[in-house]
Amino acid sequence: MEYRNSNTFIRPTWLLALLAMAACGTPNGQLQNEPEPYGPVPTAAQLNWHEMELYCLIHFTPTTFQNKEWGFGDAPANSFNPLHFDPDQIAKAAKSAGFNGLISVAKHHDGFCLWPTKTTDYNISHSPWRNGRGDMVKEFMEATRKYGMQFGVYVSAWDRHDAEYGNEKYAEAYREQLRELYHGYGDLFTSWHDGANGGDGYYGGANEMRRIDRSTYYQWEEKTWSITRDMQPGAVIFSDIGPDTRWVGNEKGIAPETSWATFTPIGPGGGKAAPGHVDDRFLGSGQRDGRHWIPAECDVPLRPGWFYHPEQDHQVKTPDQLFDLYLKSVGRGAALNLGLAPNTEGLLHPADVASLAGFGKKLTETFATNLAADAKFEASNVRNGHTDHFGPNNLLDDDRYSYWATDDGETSPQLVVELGTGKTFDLIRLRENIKLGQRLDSVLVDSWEGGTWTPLARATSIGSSRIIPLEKPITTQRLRLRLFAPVPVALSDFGLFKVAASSYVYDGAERNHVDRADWQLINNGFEGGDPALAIDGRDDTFWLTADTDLPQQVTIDMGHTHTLTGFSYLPRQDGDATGLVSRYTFATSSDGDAWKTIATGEFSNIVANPITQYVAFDGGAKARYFRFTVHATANAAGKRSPVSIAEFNIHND
Ligand code: FUL
Repeated sequence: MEYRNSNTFIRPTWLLALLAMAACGTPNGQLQNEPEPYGPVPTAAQLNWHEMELYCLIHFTPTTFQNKEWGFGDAPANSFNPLHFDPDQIAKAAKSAGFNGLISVAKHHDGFCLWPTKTTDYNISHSPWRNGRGDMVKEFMEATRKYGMQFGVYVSAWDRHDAEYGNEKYAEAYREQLRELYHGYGDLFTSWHDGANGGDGYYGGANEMRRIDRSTYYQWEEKTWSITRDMQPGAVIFSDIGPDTRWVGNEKGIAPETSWATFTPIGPGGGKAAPGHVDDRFLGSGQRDGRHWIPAECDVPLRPGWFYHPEQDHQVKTPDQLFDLYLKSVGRGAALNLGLAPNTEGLLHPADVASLAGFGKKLTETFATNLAADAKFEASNVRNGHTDHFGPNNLLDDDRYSYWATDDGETSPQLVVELGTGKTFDLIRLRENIKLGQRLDSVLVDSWEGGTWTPLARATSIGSSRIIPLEKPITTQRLRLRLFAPVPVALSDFGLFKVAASSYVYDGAERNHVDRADWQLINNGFEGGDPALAIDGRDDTFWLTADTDLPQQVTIDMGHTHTLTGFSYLPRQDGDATGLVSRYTFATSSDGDAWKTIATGEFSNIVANPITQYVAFDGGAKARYFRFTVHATANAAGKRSPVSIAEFNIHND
């Protein structure tokens, strides 16, 4: 299947539109003479997605009940039993924050299907929830629509439960799961495909490592995405590489300042790209000369993890943090996909609800008043001199596709904005009419200060929405925009806003940890590096050991006996994945001789989302010594690897 949003694909539509325009003409008989589209342009499904800007992704599976980030696939179906599940509470909270869509994680890597699929018994009908007669995807869908939002699905291609994972039989079952979801849940706005694929898992009891060829196993283009195109033509397909929306390359919710909607996916070695198999250098920035319209989506959880963990109740992002992410995602032409995590009862925690409402309030108040609403514009050029159709007054209406355009050849016009009385603002918002492509290379904004033009702000990659935050509010009566493009410009919106204050306080408690001043390293199985960097209280430093055979272990005497409730490991925060611990064992001892293993497991999703990994001990443990053993690291292919530790803590609350 071709990327359907390439320029060649869309052009016939535009030809028709141009012909229609030519036939109509304008009231005075002159042709309206729309500018030619520039480069790839969005499809109707992508335009809908751009207009949505904000939506949420809900992770809720047996993994929630295991307090993990990646379920291994071994949780019994009957462990999934949320007694107070209320999709209405979740949808209402999302709506209160201004979100326009919800995506249900209908199946995560643990393989459990939230709908009564015919493809596997590992599904909701084998859980006690609604006496096995429930369909959670349907309930999410109904609540989403009740609040006027659009609905989408995430179906993990990696399935750590299915015995057939890796065979053709599973790949076909996966496609059948998509067909079931595309059939029974109305029109979807997106179908979301994750890049994590292959690794160890339960696999029907085999408990082994299974690797697949990410570029061929699913036959994405040939067999899988064609189903989406046939059954859900209005849905954008999201994955690392598109074909409609691309992963921004991090799970922080942030696009780079320059983030083009155009992109050419290629594989890591230059070959064909696939989800989880992509040269990731341009995921964030896109490419000015990219061959396809594949804008970025910024995904980030509201809490540190995608699934609910009670120990993260005090780490819910605040309205101010969410607003900052909004500016760094939607304000950079991307969409913001915020992860919501219901708890084991099936509800959002009150801290999540309060923060969402606070964010919604701040967003509404900030953008309620366009301080340029009464501005008078003076443009250096208006296409055809036709001010009604192409004049700058189009910048102030609510239509994202009415626009100010310049004549052919007028590719660096200026626009003076007379604000009348002085206006105070700290956000400048610009939008292009993206139906004609992403045309502008850059924009410079100057303010009129003491009789001269003074540089105020600059931006590249304008596209569907570019919000330029100023370091501090400025008051001025007059602005000037200088625009630069390879073709005539087609600017659709101009806005000035003042960020609203927020009054949100959530006083969650931090977890206590044992004082590390008395710790003594009594056996260091690792070589090299400086162990002190793992307990220096600084997130930006880390202990990096030499490349040695795994497993390796470190033994610590804490100096006193403590009652331990858990430990936490903060991975290095510099973006490099070398040495990130993925499999561990934790053992304790009261005398340093007799040892008892009290926790063993994996740190999942640690490369994409390197947050603090907290492990709770069942029932607590009394001990003076502990031993941390690293069995595997995330990016090491073989048995040798360095290990990196930014912070290590033992908790006692
Ligand atoms: C990731 C997954 O591996 C995470 O578990 C989560 O689902 C996130 C949205 O995508 O890559």
